[in-house]
Amino acid sequence: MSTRRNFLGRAIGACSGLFAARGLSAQMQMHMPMPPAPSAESTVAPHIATSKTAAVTHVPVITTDVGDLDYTLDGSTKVFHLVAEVLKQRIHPDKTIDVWGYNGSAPGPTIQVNEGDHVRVIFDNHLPEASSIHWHGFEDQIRYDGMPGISQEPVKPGGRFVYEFHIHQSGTYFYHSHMAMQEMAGMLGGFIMHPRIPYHPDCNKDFLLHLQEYAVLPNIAVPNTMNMEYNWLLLNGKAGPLATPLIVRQGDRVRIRFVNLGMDHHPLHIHGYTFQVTGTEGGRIAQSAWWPGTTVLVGVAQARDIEITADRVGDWMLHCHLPHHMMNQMSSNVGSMTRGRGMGQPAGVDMETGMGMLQGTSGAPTGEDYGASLGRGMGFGNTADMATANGPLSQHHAMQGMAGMTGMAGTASDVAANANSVPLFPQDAFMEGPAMAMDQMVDKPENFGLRPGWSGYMMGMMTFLRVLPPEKYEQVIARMKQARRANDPYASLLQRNS
Ligand SMILES: [Cu+2]
Repeated sequence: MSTRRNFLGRAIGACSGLFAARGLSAQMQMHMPMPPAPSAESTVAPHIATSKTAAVTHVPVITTDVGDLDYTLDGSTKVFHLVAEVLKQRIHPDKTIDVWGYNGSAPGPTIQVNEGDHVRVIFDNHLPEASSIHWHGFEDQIRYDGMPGISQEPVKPGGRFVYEFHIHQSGTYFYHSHMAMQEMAGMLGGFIMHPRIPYHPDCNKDFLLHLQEYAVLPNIAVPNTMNMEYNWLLLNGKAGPLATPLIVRQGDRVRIRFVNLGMDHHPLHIHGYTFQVTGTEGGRIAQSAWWPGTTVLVGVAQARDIEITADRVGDWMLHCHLPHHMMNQMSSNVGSMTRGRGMGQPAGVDMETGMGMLQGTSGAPTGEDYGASLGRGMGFGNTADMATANGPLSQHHAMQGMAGMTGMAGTASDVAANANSVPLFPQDAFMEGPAMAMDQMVDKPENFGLRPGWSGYMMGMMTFLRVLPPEKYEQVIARMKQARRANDPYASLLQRNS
């Protein structure tokens, strides 16, 4: 790791020196982002040489919350070592789940190579069952297609398989287990093939976001990969507000690559900008065929690259637009939902009332008076809420159980006095907003300067594209450097700015 980082650092240093000494070369000018950005540093995509083998130039892709897989060289072959393993992963400040991934994370680390590279991937299986890796969209030999039982023997627990590719494509590709349930357990990752000739216009910032989902019932850590109802929606393995925002400087030309390897299609929406769709899982789209949008539907097993010129400052939301994908931990009725117009589900009543055996009977567990409802008697919020037997016994008790969530007190004033008698109440009153604020629990440099209480409104497949004015951008970058995080997904950006 350190070898490559040092190399990058040297390459960047050399690049900067070049700019200072000779200004822009004709080739650099050809690939200038458009329109011109406000500062010298951001007018030109810093064409960093990341190849040890060829002078290919591009901006490294940043996979927030995940990072890259490093490689070694065997002659001119780039050798990657991918290890499938069982992991615990924190997907939300209050939720850690069991997943299967690669090299410490699910999704696994991003592999970045250049068109023309020869690549070897050594795959070790540390799972308790057989696996293999499929290389999605690769035009290569059938024996390296990764189909267990079809193109190769399944790789047994403790086993190894070596894949070899000659990269002649470019674009947003991915790798994943071709065992369906393993894929839903987290076994996927990005594979970026950088073009031999940089795309025009080129970008200053290039991000990869995996769209992912898990079905994990309350109080359980093991996802149900066969469930059809997914209740945790993730960007790069994190649900909002834990997902790390994309940090860009005003004027940057920005590319975002969405990859969807899940069970649902996701309409990804960005606020404040009209983007162009510039690529699919089949590679770059010719500029004359780009199409504009503010929402792009990313179907299962598809990639969509979008590009904007980030000329309007703001903390712009970037999210899946399916309402249930903008939530955390929603699920079917589980157990007794204790809120309701009465006191929740009663004890000591007859079969009609207690078991709802007669349809339409007043008092039935699924009826309007005792039935399931949102809010669930958590004991905070509206002062009309009553403590219930299977909920916290008091507001004080509820707040103790949710340390760090700073907005618990004082939410009573956020709802109308007659709220409990209004049909459909509550909807978001106790699921979104001040009650769910946890700014301190998700404190990190990338969140610096967000509006206080922001975290109460970010859930599921939601994050920000933070388009920062130069001085604020420098502040955030300074804090990211100061944090000195190991294997920082933003490492290439931080080196570039040093
Ligand atoms: Cu979605």
